[in-house]
This record gives sequence, structure tokens and C-alpha cells, in this order.
Amino acid sequence: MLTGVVGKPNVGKSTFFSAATLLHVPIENRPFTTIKPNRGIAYLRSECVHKELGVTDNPNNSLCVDGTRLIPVELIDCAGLVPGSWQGRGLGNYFLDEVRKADALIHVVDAAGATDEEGRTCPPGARDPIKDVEFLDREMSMWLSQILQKDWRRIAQTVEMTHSSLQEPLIERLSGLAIKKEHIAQAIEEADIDPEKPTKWSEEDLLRFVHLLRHISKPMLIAANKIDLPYAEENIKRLRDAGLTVIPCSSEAELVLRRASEKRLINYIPGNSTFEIVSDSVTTEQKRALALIKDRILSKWGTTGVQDAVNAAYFNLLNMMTIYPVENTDRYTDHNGRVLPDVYLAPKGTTSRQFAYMIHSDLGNGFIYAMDARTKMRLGEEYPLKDRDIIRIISAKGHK
Ligand SMILES: Nc1nc2c(ncn2[C@@H]2O[C@H](COP(=O)(O)OP(=O)(O)OP(=O)(O)O)[C@@H](O)[C@H]2O)c(=O)[nH]1
Ligand SMILES: [Mg+2]
Repeated sequence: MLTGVVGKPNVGKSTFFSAATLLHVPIENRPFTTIKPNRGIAYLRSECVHKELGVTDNPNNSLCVDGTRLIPVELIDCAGLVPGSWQGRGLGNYFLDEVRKADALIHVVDAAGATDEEGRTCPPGARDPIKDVEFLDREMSMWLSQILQKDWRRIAQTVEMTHSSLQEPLIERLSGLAIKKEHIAQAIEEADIDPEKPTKWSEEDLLRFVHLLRHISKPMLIAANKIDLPYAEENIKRLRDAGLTVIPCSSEAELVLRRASEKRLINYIPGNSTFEIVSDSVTTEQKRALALIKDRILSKWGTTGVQDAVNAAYFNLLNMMTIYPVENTDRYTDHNGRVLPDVYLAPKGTTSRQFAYMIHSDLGNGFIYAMDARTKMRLGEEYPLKDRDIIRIISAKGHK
């Protein structure tokens, strides 16, 4: 699963990405700093189950810091999108070629309205960020529509003549866009159109379908960046009043905190609402910068927002939950004796057998039953797992 960091140029996408991944990437106050996309690993944070169980864990596929599990996920920082990108304007092709692979999108907007529609600097408050949201929405729908329009008539006629399903040729046409059959089915249903008579769809029907498909297959949240600047607060209120899911952010502040933490100047877990200076080598200037972050960001907004946005992309947009597989339900260990080694991300509604398949196909094929390590209850194959479940799979084919 992949999340794309998208938006117009110069809003702070690379700063957000760098803060989330700690990778060093070019950041500048001008449009089109990023040309080739950057890919990296960010971490979701989730309260670890080890405290509740009173054991010391020994993580393998993730990290555990002071009771917080950090689960790796992939992020891409895309080139900036400008009006007309879907027709290849600006760096449109670079952008769309990356974004097609994403399962969810974090749309970084300049909440202070300090960059114009092409990402050039302007006085804070001069640009309305709602326009940026509308523009990105339109660009993405136009892009998807263009891909679909290419073969639409042929696809529609074939489906009607051969009485075949519309989903197959659509999946084929949209391959590589991380669009699944369920997404197409849901978009057809919500658009209230007849999948057996696609030649009868009007142009509006098709556009409505494309728009829904885009929203369903690439759900998006808004990271309202630059909350340290004037006008951000009132713009965020307006974005929320417009019914949008908005997470206020200061990518720059998060980057400062993450780098200071990396150098062991401060104790800070990403997403926390506080930090603590732990080194004597912090300069007066650094102290001043840190105090400003405490005052203007953390005290006022709670967090810098970057971690909240990454978490929300997976836990809210993609509806993921965390599941801990173990082999020994008394000691919560794997076959090497590691305590709570792994945590998996699984979509809500995943059953115990589907989860077995996620670990290994042999475990899924030979599935006999699952066991809840907390209660030692046996769970059947249809049992829907819950967030933070600790599960043992008992399978005829053994483990791995
Ligand atoms: N005040 C403030 N400035 C920020 C924040 N985040 C990023 N910036 C600044 O915004 C400018 C652009 O940052 P980038 O991260 O390069 O922006 P981008 O969206 O990746 O830009 P392109 O790659 O050109 O599309 C830089 O000067 C950053 O320092 C923030 O939270 N607050
Ligand atoms: Mg960039």
C-alpha cells in the first residue's frame, strides 16, 4: 500500500515527506523543486499491546518506542501539479505517472494562502486554498476521464454485444492505477447507472462515474500546511466549513523536531504534543526555535499534524487495523521466541482466514482455526478480526 503526497508546487510536499521519512530531499522556496518523485518509508504510530499484556516485546517488522509501535509504510512525494497537468502541462506526466500507483492521497495545501495557483510566492492570505482543493479534484478527474475516454465506445459496445461484464475491460483499461474491482462496482452503484447498457450512458453519467471512481479508489485528505503563518487558522475553518477532512500541519516544525530528535538533542516521538530537551549542546538559537514551535504550534494546535496525516491516510482513508500474529498464546512469541515480533496492517473486516493468507498462503490453505491470544478462545474462519487483536493461526500446513 502506497500513499502519495500531492498538491500544487511550493506548498511544502517535500518538507512533509522529509519530516515523515527523515530522508534528505531538495526543499526550496520556488515551484518545481521536485521533478522526479521521492519514495521513502514513513511510520504509522499505534499504541503497542505489550504494555497491556505486561511483557517486554522484541519487534521485528516494526519498532516500539516507549509503548508506541511504529509501523513502516511507503510514501511518495510527487512533482507539483498545475492547471492543465492532465494534458501534460508543467510536470504533469511525472506527477500522474507516480500518483496512479497510490492507494490514498495526502493533498498538501498552503493553508496560509501564500502561494498562487502555480506555486509562486504571494503575500499570505492572497490565495484561497479552497480553490486549490477544487483544482486538484478537477485535474485528477480529468486525467482519469481522459484515460477512460480513449476506448470507451469500443468497451461499451463490446459489453453490450457479448453480454459480458463491464468490470473486466475497465480493470484492463485502468491497470496500473491501483483501481480494484470493488472500487468499480461501488462507483457504478453510487452513480446509479446500468452496467449492462454502457452505450446509453450520457456524457454526464460517464463523468459522474469517473469522479466517483476517483474518490473511491484514491481517497484523499487535506494536510493544511504552514499553520505557523498568518491567515492559516481562518482558512482552515473555511475548509472545514466546506465539509472537507482537514488536518492542520506545520511540516517545517515537524522537520525541525525530527532532525533534533535524530541528533539526540531532544526526546520526541513523532505525533507527540510535547518534547524535552535532553542535550547540553543545544545552542541558544536552537532553543529559541524550539520554544517557538512549542508556543506557536504544539500549545496551540496540539501536534505538528504530520504524523496525524500519515496515520489518518492508513487508519481512516484506507480503513486499516493492526493485528499481531503469534505462535505461542501464553508467551505471545513466534517460533524463535520473539515476543510480539510483528504487527500487520489489515483492512477492517478481515476474517481470521483472510489474515492467515496474508501471513502465508500455506497457513491460509491449511487453516483449521484461529485463537485469540488474550482470551484463548477459538475463532472460526469467518471471524472478523478487531483492531489490536493478537492472533494465533492453527493450520494443517504448519507455519511459513
Ligand atoms: N512557513 C512554513 N513554510 C513551509 C512549511 N512547510 C514547507 N515550507 C516552505 O515551503 C517552501 C516549499 O517547500 P517544498 O517542500 O520544497 O515544497 P513542494 O511542495 O515540495 O514544492 P515543489 O517540489 O516545487 O512542488 C520551502 O521554502 C519550505 O521551507 C511550513 O509548515 N511552514
Ligand atoms: Mg517538492
